[in-house]
Amino acid sequence: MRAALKVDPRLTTHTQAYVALGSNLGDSHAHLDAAVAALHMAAGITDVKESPRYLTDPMGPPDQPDYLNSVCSLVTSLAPHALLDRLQAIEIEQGRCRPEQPAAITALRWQARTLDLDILLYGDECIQDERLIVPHAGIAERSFVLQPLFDLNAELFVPGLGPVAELLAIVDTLGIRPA
Ligand code: A4P
Ligand code: MG
Repeated sequence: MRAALKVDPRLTTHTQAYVALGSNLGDSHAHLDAAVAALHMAAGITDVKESPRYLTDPMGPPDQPDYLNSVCSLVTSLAPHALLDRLQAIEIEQGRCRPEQPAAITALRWQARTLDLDILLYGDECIQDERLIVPHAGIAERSFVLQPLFDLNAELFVPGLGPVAELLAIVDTLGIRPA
């Protein structure tokens, strides 16, 4: 019989990360429920806590339903790109189609979707490569992520940008209301 592989927990890095959840197609509460459940079940992810949910005006094409948005805090031993892989797998498990080209250069950008999971923050790391930008590129302009981030941790600091409370104070929050 093979001996079970034991990983010394002291050798594993655990990072606090924040993930944005968004849905504006189908039963959005059910999509977010399923995403949160999948995060709880995922290997290498613990301490998942979801913020309150908000109904939000769509950013992008206006002829689409309002979004349901929230943010989850979590602790992860996954490296940033492995966390992105896990989030994209959860999106696909829930039936989201992903175009072959990056969204930014297709006509599908910011269209309605059953589930979108984005990494907002990964510890205090700043990452910029062809697959991943962290902190998320739109974080400072999006009340629908700043408000739930503030709900989870009012002391949070966004690397390179400043305290979440200060970012929230100067952004337009008219388009978001409790779900
Ligand atoms: N990518 C780069 N950085 C990240 C990151 N930090 N987290 C890359 C996740 N992905 C990241 O994403 C396209 C590519 O971005 C990925 O392949 C990944 O390598 P996608 O999820 O396939 O496409 P998308 O989400 O349609 O594109 P985009 O431009 O990332 O859109 P956003 O920024 O996610 O915005 N309005 C409201 N009210 N609420 C919303 O939640 N969301 C969007 C989508 C538009 N309007 C919205 C909302
Ligand atoms: Mg996305």
